[in-house]
Amino acid sequence: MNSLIALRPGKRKRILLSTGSSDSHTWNLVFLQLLLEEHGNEVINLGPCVPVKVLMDAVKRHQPDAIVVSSVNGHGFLDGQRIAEALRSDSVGKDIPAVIGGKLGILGDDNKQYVDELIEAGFDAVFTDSSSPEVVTTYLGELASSPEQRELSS
Ligand code: B12
Repeated sequence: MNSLIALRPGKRKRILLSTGSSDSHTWNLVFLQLLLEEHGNEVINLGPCVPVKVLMDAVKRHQPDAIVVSSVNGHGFLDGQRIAEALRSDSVGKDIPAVIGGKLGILGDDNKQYVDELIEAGFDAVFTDSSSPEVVTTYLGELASSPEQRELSS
């Protein structure tokens, strides 16, 4: 999909979009890809049921500015922990901003009980289903756009 806003070359963020290995839902990923692209980002969408190794290979290959994980099948709090552990123990992945959101468990509004453990596992932000998906574009918009810029601003 074409971007709706013009950005100078070098200003686009590269976002790696994924879900967990257990999750076969796809429209959440399609929705987020379109939303992120409309906000001027380049999106690499790994599709459904992504094993942690496939995600980590993609992290190394694409070196994204940020990683967005979406999960809706109710296992997000478990898949998310495995993703965060792999990411934060990897020399390339350890400093890349990563967020997770969607229906992270099967407890409805009480899924917010998983927020702290996902943050502790290594996510920079956790969004429950009660928040508008646009929170993610706002959050990503506030990040510096390249590893070099991230280093300079830290
Ligand atoms: C379509 C659907 C399916 C299809 C998926 C087809 C496909 N190719 O995608 C099929 C039939 C395959 C399916 C299977 C299953 N499903 Co289903 N499915 C749905 C359904 C009806 C719609 C999902 C959808 O496409 N929504 C449209 C997208 C655009 O919206 P979304 O997914 O809600 O995502 C939004 C938000 O969550 C949020 N969001 C999502 N991720 C992120 C990330 C960030 C960072 C942010 C900020 C926001 C965000 O933004 C999105 C847009 O608003 C929902 C019920 C419902 N009405 O939501 C159940 C639902 C998601 N499924 C559910 C379940 C349990 C399953 C199964 C486990 C059932 C089973 N026992 O086999 C399997 C999953 C198997 C697996 N391995 O994952 C449950 C999950 C329960 C929970 N988490 O509380 C739901 C909620 C149904 C229910 N009420 O019980 N499903």
